[in-house]
Amino acid sequence: MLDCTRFLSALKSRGIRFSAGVPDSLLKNICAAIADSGTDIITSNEGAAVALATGHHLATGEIPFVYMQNSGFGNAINPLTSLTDPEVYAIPVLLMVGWRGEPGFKDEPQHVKMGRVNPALLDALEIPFEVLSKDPEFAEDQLDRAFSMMRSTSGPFVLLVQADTFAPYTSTTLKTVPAYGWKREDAVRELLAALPEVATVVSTTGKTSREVYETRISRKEPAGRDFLTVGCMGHASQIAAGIALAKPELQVVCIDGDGAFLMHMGSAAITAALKPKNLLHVVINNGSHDSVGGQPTVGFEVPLDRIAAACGYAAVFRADSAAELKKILSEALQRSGPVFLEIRTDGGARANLGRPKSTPVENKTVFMQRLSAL
Ligand SMILES: Cc1ncc(C[n+]2csc(CCOP(=O)(O)OP(=O)(O)O)c2C)c(N)n1
Repeated sequence: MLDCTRFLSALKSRGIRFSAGVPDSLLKNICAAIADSGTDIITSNEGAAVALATGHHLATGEIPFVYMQNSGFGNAINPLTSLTDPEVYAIPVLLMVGWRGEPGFKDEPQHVKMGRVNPALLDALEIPFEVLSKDPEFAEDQLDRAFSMMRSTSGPFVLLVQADTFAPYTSTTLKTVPAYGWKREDAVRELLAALPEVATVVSTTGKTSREVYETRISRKEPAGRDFLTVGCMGHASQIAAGIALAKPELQVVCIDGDGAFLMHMGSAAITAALKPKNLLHVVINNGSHDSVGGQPTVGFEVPLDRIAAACGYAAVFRADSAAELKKILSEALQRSGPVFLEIRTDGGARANLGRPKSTPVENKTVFMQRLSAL
């Protein structure tokens, strides 16, 4: 395994002064070390990280460093093909991509396709890459090759990172101070308990969907009420808006996260413009990418409720406690939408939180069967 501090020193000694990206659970240890290094910028999405890195290169001539999960590599393909590519602006960028779904290792369904095609996709994009070695000496040789390649091609180079490449690292700076006295799962439970039986839920990527799934089981309620958006982070609100527009009599509730909302915040403007009267868009804001290690978002620094109001949501609410949520929810559900509800909570989740036992296609099938009967 690679020591995180040593790896970052190896990057620094080769001239890396800038790092940006979107955190990943597979890269959790190195992400924590990057955060401690004081040079970290957590961007809204992975394409934005490539663009921010490009700006840094344009201003300094330095090679920047960008990290992401391979799910987010999809978000980065556009700037990688039309901005940094040697045939366009020729920007050298060192990318570290967490290889979820690597063939031969069990992973969640949403990671299997990207995991399988990842090397072939990099080949198709003509982006040179190496699978980062877990041997420190060999990894240093790879860095030398990566830097000489980036200097000769003036283009990006990818280090594909397998699970357990980086040794455990405990951050000294990634500490969230509990401020609200309840967690996302408490809010999920309150929400599901208060929703009418007919309401249809679309939940966001990460632990939120896992908590929705487990809450339904503990409440002995059928799974068909929820669409669990296990992948495609940031798009749950548009899935929900699509359902709400097609089924105007149905109450549709999106349970989003702050990281996911920020990832594609432009969708809020479109939701507001589409005016689905039957949509309640909830953002559980814990100020972090809690599901992948608790790295901070700007969720507590920007007024998400006021952003939604400025976009044109018909009504906007905010609840910072279970008592406030209880008070607000019946009104939020009665108002003509789109309605926005920000719920602020602390970070953190149960250590024994399970994962859906049904496949995404099984989830979709029961979900569609229920919708067609309503
Ligand atoms: C495009 C993309 N980038 C990154 C990830 C990895 N990822 C999964 S969940 C998550 C954090 C989500 O944060 P937030 O929406 O705030 O929800 P929280 O986990 O804090 O409840 C991340 C970064 C992903 N699945 N897809």
